[in-house]
Amino acid sequence: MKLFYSQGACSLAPHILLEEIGLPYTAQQISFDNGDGEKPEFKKMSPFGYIPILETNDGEFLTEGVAIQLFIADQKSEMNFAPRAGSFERVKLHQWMNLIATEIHKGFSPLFGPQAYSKTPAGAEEVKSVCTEALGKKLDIVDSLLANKKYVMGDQFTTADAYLFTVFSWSNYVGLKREKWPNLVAHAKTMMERPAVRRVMEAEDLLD
Ligand SMILES: N[C@@H](CCC(=O)N[C@@H](CS)C(=O)NCC(=O)O)C(=O)O
Repeated sequence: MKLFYSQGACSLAPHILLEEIGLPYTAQQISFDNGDGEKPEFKKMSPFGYIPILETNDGEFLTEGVAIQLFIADQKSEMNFAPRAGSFERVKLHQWMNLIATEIHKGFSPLFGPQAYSKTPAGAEEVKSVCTEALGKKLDIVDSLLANKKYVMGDQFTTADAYLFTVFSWSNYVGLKREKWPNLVAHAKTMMERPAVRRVMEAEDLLD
């Protein structure tokens, strides 16, 4: 398998999962700053111009982080990074993955690039402030849902942990006060204790 990723972006989650399952893979970095994302060969793989992209061993190209993460987990189903398809627990995992994708992941977008949501600099400032408050309220709820849990689904590490860890790591870059969410901070610490997570953080040059 081959992962196309960008440093510290949402592709960190499938990168962690590839490292966790231990099957052979390669990872190619895409730099949006130097125009990689505009190249026709990139748009052919990912029409919306996003990473992550996963090239499967059958030469198929997958986009959308949630789909890619679940696909990777299913390559080594005995590790239980995603419950068995058809089980109620699997649906609970989908519930979490969808929540992280739509409420938290995309909740960060206006904080990184508020100018995309307003025609004026003053409007962009307002967007940033309103969306920071809105995201904070959602993080309050996620934090409460993590109380007394090691991982999102309980004692078992799943795709939702790789994804939640990834998006919460962005709080470091947009000025959110992480200490407001002690359970999320504890979850991130637990994640950093996993050797595969540290290896990927090092590979993406994300360690201090
Ligand atoms: N719907 C996509 C969104 C992926 C996405 O937002 N990727 C961002 C990085 S986290 C990206 O590629 N942005 C392109 C850019 O920065 O130009 C998914 O869930 O995989």
